[in-house]
Amino acid sequence: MSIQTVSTTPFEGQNPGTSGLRKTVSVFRQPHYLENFVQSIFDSQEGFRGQTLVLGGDGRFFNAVAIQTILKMAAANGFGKVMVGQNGILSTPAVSCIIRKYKTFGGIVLSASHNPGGPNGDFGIKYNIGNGGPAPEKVTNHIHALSQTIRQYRISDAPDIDLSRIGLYDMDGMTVEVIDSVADYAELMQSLFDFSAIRKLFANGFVFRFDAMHAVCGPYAKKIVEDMLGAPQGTVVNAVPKEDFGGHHPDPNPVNATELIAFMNGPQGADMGAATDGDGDRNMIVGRHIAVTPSDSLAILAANARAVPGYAAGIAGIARSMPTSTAADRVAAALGIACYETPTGWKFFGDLLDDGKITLCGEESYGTSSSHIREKDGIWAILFWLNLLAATGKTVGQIVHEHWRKYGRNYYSRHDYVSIDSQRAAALMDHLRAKLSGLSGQVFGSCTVEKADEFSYTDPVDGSVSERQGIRIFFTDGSRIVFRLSGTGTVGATLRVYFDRYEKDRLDMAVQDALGELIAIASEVADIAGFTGMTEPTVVT
Ligand code: G16
Repeated sequence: MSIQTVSTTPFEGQNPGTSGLRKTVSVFRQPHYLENFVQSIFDSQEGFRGQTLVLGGDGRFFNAVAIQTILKMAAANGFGKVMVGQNGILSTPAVSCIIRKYKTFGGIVLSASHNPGGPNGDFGIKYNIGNGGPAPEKVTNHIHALSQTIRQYRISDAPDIDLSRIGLYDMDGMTVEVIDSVADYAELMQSLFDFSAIRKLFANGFVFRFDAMHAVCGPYAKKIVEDMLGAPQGTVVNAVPKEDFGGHHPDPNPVNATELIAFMNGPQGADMGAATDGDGDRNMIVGRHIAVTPSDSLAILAANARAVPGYAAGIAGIARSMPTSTAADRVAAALGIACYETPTGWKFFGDLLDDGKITLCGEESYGTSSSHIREKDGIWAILFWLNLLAATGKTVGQIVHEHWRKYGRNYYSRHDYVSIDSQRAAALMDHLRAKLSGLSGQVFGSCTVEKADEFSYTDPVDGSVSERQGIRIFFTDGSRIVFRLSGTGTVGATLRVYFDRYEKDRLDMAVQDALGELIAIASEVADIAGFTGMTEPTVVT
């Protein structure tokens, strides 16, 4: 066995977006493409010789090939050890948990998250730093810059390692430890939640349905929900991870998790339903005839945190991404704690968590988590809800409605215009930018614009500035419209338009009706049809 130095040339567009590098599988399969990016990750770091790296992915197509390549490159670059999940499987939250527990140098997550998988689907790679969280922008910018000038990479010619058996292996002097994918993560969950109360809930006949969407959480949920918490076998459905997620879009929202929503609204139903995404960091919570919005979920968890053992001492603060509804802000105000507003992207929460400024954080894109790791965490959020139901004896619907009665309701929706021409999308944003200063004071029907701006964020911990993070129109009644381009798509551009309207007393309107006026204003101001050629959004959540 020997170390090879391979000549290569840079690729265009190896730019890590909101959450690492995401491209179609066909792009990743080009010779040297993956290797260039992995070498750029390693070259962006110092001091990793002899150190440990965590490695795993969501099991999607190309995961198995990529893992072997990365192991050989880690060996050739001088890592001392790689901890890799059995069969190459680790959920994103599990990677974060393992990095922190074993104080490793960092980790690599292979996933395109909620994007579809398979030979014609997407693949992705993300580097997480020693705090367990996604590399911050200064690191991802550095990785990108290196990928633009790379001329060679290092790789071992050692044979593949059999990742189906837990144990220790040698690869060119580097140790490969194949670990149980679930054990460390399950132990962490047990330390945060009242497992005996949840066990009692199930023993008393509470019916739960967990849809793992044929993605990474299947084995995690089987172990934790069925084996450890005693829910009946079959509670976890679509539990076997598949390379193409069974042909589905593993994004837990009411549009993609149609099977779960239909079940919950059907004659049989369950007391609670939940789903997780491709890599296990997103979650959706559903009650009987009610899907909890992610923004409400964050606010409700924050308001009730003391009911859960891991947060019994209270929470230090909350953070939400800018487009996430302001429901959490009202809870923070009531609790007398700070609520931070960050750009979209989990990496922006890292500093705030490390600095102890916040305990809980969340995003409209079905992500919620806390200081226990540095990623969003689907199963964590689901166990939090189960713990709340066990502690209060209430239903999901009761908890949500009581919350609205106390704090008011944020009617919220996101409209996505998917796979539009990138130049047209950029032109739409420029068009809006040019209009911003003239919008203040303008009246549209019953809505008056208070101000309009483009969100820019200064990290309160390290002072770094992130500009152009979404265009916002604020109205005098507290409503908002936000426009931004997705950072996670792989084909063309996706325009996201977010609507947020606050109501103190009118709590039972239909969401799209409540937002109707704002939706019409957005179309008019941004000339969405003119720029995109689309008169309706592709996806409404
Ligand atoms: C990633 C980030 C999230 C972010 C989301 C936004 O999610 O980790 O923090 O909210 O992207 O996606 P977009 O830029 O498309 O709106 P994930 O679950 O895809 O890793």
